[in-house]
Amino acid sequence: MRKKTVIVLGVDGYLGWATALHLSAAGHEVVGIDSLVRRRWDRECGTQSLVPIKTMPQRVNSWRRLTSRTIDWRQMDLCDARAVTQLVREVRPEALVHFAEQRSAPFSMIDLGHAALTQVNNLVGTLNLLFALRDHAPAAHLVKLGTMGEYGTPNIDIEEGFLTITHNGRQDRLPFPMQPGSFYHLSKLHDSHNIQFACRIWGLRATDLHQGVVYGNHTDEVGMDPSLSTRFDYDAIWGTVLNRFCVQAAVGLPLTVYGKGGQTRGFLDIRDTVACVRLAIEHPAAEGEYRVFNQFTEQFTVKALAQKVRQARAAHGLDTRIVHLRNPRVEREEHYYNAKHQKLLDLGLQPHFLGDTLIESMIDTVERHAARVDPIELEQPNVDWRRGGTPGWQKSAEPEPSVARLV
Ligand code: NAD
Ligand code: USQ
Repeated sequence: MRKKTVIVLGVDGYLGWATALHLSAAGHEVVGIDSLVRRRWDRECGTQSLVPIKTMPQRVNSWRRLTSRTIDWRQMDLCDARAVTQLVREVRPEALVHFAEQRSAPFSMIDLGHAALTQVNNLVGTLNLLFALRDHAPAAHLVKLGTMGEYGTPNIDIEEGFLTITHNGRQDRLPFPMQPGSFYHLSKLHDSHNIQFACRIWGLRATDLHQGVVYGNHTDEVGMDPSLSTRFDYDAIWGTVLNRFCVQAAVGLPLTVYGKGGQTRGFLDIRDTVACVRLAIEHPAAEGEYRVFNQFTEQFTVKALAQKVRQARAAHGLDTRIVHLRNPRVEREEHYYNAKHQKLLDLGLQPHFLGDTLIESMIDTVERHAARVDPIELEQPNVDWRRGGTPGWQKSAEPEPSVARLV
């Protein structure tokens, strides 16, 4: 496989850092971009990664020391159009992986300021990138992290991006109908529309990875040394569900299933995230093509995930309680769900399925950092879809952003 120059946007994040290492290890030239805004949002929310993470300069130095490979790290806000244009003009990437967005559904539902922040940050950043590609690197392949949540939970099978419809005797292949469940998930759908439009009118090439919920924090590269760790979120704003359940189990708190727990989602191991992105880069979209890959390996109900964690603990003689909390979200709690996910398998993805060993290794990781667990984060969630952020969501003294300050 020919080695490429790849810009990883959002390189300081959970998935961006692990992916940058994986691409660098595979021999690609990686330029890593991040504004470090997520570290600021953590301070605002009073949250932190369970696993300590180094600063970006420390991380890239450590990677160079351990492997003699370089990641060209640059601090930059994707919402700064001039900086994005300069970056693309200078680097002339063959591929870009775009992770650099506000990615928490609860954060986007706190209030108007956070909904606006999410949509401005995500849409403007992506628009800046699309215009820079049009003008300076029209042949580059944009690999964009979208989300399975763009589809919602329809009562029909979910296809990979498009659906062939016959209506009044005529047929067309149209974008799959979408029903996102938060202002964050809506921002991903708006991005999808903008990217698809740019491919159609300017001939850009893009892969929209509609990714499910990711779990775990170990990849071959991240595991090489603690200085290469990637973040591990478990709190009620940033923590994804299986990561939260593993932390709850490790510290002896009940697993918090929201509502009935029949909510079904696609899930994948972080090792599969990095592999999927590499596969997409190494098999690019054609000129003018906008394609969608559903990026997950298994689907589970939230209740079934909690049971899996309980069983893994029971094998060691440990009892874990499961509680059903009033659901802070507005979402279907019992529904049909059958989403296709064939295209990445066709490109050669070898999935890591969720088993007891992985759950145990996640719990081992938590136990090593148990002193950093804040139990308040594992109890009642503090953002409600109907009422927004409830008192106490914000533990730090940093002021809430106003729309005026953001736009
Ligand atoms: P993360 O918050 O850990 O990382 C996102 C990174 O992007 C952060 O380091 C942040 O500082 C940076 N960023 C945000 N806005 C920026 C901007 N305007 N300019 C420059 N940098 C900016 O999130 P993650 O979990 O790594 O998710 C990465 C992407 O994958 C997101 O787009 C998310 O929507 C998508 N995704 C994540 C999951 C998951 O389970 N984590 C699942 C599906 C899709
Ligand atoms: N849930 C619980 N208990 C908890 C936490 C969550 O029952 O303690 C439930 C939620 O109600 C929801 C499901 O678990 O039904 C998934 O929630 P989540 O917080 O794990 O994931 P979500 O908010 O959907 O967002 C995450 C990432 C986001 C990504 C998305 C993929 O934060 O960036 O886009 O997963 S997907 O869900 O496929 O859209």
